[in-house]
Parts: sequence; C-alpha cells; structure tokens
Amino acid sequence: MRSTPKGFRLHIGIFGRRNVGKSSLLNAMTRQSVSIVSDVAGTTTDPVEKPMELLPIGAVLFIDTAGIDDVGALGEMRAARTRQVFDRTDVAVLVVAAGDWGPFEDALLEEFARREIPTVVVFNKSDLAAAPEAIRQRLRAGKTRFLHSVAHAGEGIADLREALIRAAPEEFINSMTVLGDLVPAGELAVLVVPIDLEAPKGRLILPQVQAIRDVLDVDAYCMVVKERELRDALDRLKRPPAIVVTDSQSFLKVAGDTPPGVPMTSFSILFARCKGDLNAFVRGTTAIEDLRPGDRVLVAEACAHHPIADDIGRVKIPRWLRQYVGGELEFSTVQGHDFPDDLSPYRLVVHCGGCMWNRREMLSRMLRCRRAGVPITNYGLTIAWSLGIFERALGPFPAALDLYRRSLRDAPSAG
Ligand SMILES: Nc1nc2c(ncn2[C@@H]2O[C@H](COP(=O)(O)OP(=O)(O)OP(=O)(O)O)[C@@H](O)[C@H]2O)c(=O)[nH]1
Ligand code: SF4
Ligand SMILES: [Mg+2]
Repeated sequence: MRSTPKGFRLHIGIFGRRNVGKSSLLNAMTRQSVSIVSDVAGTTTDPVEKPMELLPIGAVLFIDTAGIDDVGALGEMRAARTRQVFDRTDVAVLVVAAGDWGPFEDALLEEFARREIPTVVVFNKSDLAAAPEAIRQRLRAGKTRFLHSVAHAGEGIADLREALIRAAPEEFINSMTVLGDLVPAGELAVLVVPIDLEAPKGRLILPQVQAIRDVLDVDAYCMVVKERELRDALDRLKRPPAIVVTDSQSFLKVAGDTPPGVPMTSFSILFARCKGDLNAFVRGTTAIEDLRPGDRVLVAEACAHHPIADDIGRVKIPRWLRQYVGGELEFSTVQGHDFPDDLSPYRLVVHCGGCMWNRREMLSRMLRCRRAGVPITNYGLTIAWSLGIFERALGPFPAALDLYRRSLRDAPSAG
C-alpha cells in the first residue's frame, strides 16, 4: 500500500475533558484498539497518533489527546502537550459526555473559532443523556456541526465520518502541489540531489521523493543528478529544462552551472511555498539585512533528524549568517513541536522546510512569529540570501520576486 507522508495528511485532533470517551471514539473510527480506554480519568497522557484512509478525503491523521480539564503540575504538563496539538489541527473534534456542556467547552470552541479550525462537536455517552436543547440551538446558530454517539457501541460513527468529510478544508481536497504547477506536461525538471554524508543510506529524502511524484502526476518527467554531473547532464539536453531544483547546500555551484535563462530554486523554497506562505517568508528573509553582531537567532527544525558534524541548521546556516553579518551571532536550536512561548529575545527565526508537517502547523508558527513581531524565514531562502542568489532562487515565483523587488524600492536608502 502506498503510504502518504504525514505532512500531507489531514490532521484531526480529538479534544475534550477527561473520561468523555475521546479514545473510545478514535478506536471506533479506526475499528482498532489504538488508544487505551478506561474509566480512570486521565488515561491518555500524551497525544496518540493514528493514520488512516478516510474516503473521499484520503489520508488523515487522528490525534487523540489527553483530557485538558486536568489540575496540578502534571495536569498542566498534559494540558500544555494537548495545546501544542492545536497548532497542527486541521479539523477539531470536541467530545462532550452525556450533554454536560459548560464554560470549558465554550472556551475550547472559542479557541478553535479564533484559529479558524473547523470543529465537529460530538455528544458522546448519549445513552446516558443527550445534549440539552439550548446548547443544540446555540450550536445551530453558530453553524457548528454536532452529532450524538455511543462510542463503545459504534453508534454515531458514520455520522462523525460524514461530518469530518464536510468539515475538511477545501485545500485538502485540492491539495497544493510541491512542483507540479511549475513544470508543464511533457517538459523536464532537473533535480539536483547531493549524495554526501548527510544523505540517508540507500534512499532519497522525503522532499525529493515528493517532488518526483508531483512531476509524474502532471505528466512531466524528471532527471535526477548529483551536483557534480549537472553541467554535463544539461549539455546533453536538446532543449533546456523547465526548472532546476537543488538541495540548498549546493545552491552556489548549481546556480553557476545552470544557464541564466533556466529557472532555478531549491527544495526548501518549494516547501516554503507548499507548507507555509512563501511571500511571508520572503518578507522575513529581508530582515537578515537588519541583523547586527550580538543578535540572537532561533533555528527551528520540525523533526529530529540526526545532527552530524557539518549539519545545515547547526553549522552551515550559522556560518553563512555570521559571514554575512560580519560578526558573532547567538544561535539557539529547537526541534519538533517545541517552540519557545516567548520569542522576544530573537531577532530572527530560521525554519526548516517542514516537509514532515502539515501546512497548518507551519502557518500557526508563522502567525505566532508575526504576533510577536519576529521575522521568520526558511533554510533555503536564508542560504540563497547569504550567498547572494536570492533573486535567482525566486525566479520561478514571480509574485514573490515582485514582492521582494518592491520591498527594495520601498526600503529607506542606506546612508
Ligand atoms: N456509557 C458510555 N460509556 C462510554 C461511552 N464511550 C466511552 N465510554 C466509557 O467511558 C470511559 C472513558 O473512555 P475513554 O475513551 O478512555 O475516555 P477519554 O476521553 O479518552 O479519557 P482520558 O484519556 O482519560 O481523557 C470508559 O470506561 C469507556 O468505556 C459511551 O458512549 N457511553
Ligand atoms: S528537519 Fe524539517 S525539512 Fe528536515 S526532514 Fe525534518 S521536517 Fe523535513
Ligand atoms: Mg483517552
């Protein structure tokens, strides 16, 4: 079975007080004992993830969370981990037991509305009591979908499935492409893939595989080369390729070997677009110009890959930025879903491509940076900027390039 990478799955978060039947609902949906069910409140302590196919949406990821009405220090920790799930939730399921709706449910519903996360309310344990009519009326008035269920008996599960399909955001039905829109059918994309110490043994990494798949999906084709062979490979072609995409680490060499008329960019910049908001990242990148020696920079990686000696986030980007600024900068690194609550010490956030994430989590992070007034950029854009090939790397994205050029015109002239 072809498995869809986690980052492209619709993330469905299951939330509610302790013991309302969240894990029972997940098990009923997946017809498996994914999550432990018990009558002890607080059974689920860490988010439990379960991928499944939910037709016609396709691949989804259910995230069963710890009940968040918990008290005490341990309860606070569980609640914090559950709140992190908000950031990557595309559709929220709010579970309520026996119609017991209170200020807690109101607060959660408000939080989802504020984040524009479509929500389905499930009145579980409806064998014990149904939702009070007043609450139903309020939900109807707010156009919030709701249904009743008896999780352990499988009642209401079909309704939940249908409600989730209706609530799924449009972009998941027509999900955004990595590369497909940049290569017309019948044209060629050249992908430059370094096979070095950082390359995993015996396989390609996810962004490369996704780019290849995308090109095939639009009836175009691609050639995959290492950076050393690029020039020779291009020389053999009768017509130039539609685009050259490189790993950011080989940017400078690839820029030199690719004829100026051929659009060129990096995998990381492609992901800045499909997993985040390219224009916002471009604006964030221009803040590198304002960095001064002594400033603090936060490097954020979405997943824990193994750092090696010449790691990109820990070694190469810091080196290039220090060179660009002409002095010492202080770097901190975070991984996974951890992200500081207080961003005020940082003058810049540099993020990885986020290929393992869904788009909402990256957009949530970008929103947090915007609220804190801290610019955020991404690996590929930072590297292109530091190496002086920013415009070249934005060539395939006219709107972003235009935005950048306008920002140059609007900037107060130095001196
Ligand atoms: N009567 C009734 N009991 C249910 C229903 N759904 C779940 N239960 C029971 O409620 C208890 C709690 O179920 P869980 O699925 O563990 O609840 P949870 O919300 O995941 O709980 P925490 O992980 O502790 O937050 C279990 O004993 C379930 O068997 C239902 O529809 N009706
Ligand atoms: S660190 Fe970021 S870009 Fe690298 S593999 Fe993980 S999610 Fe993808
Ligand atoms: Mg549970």
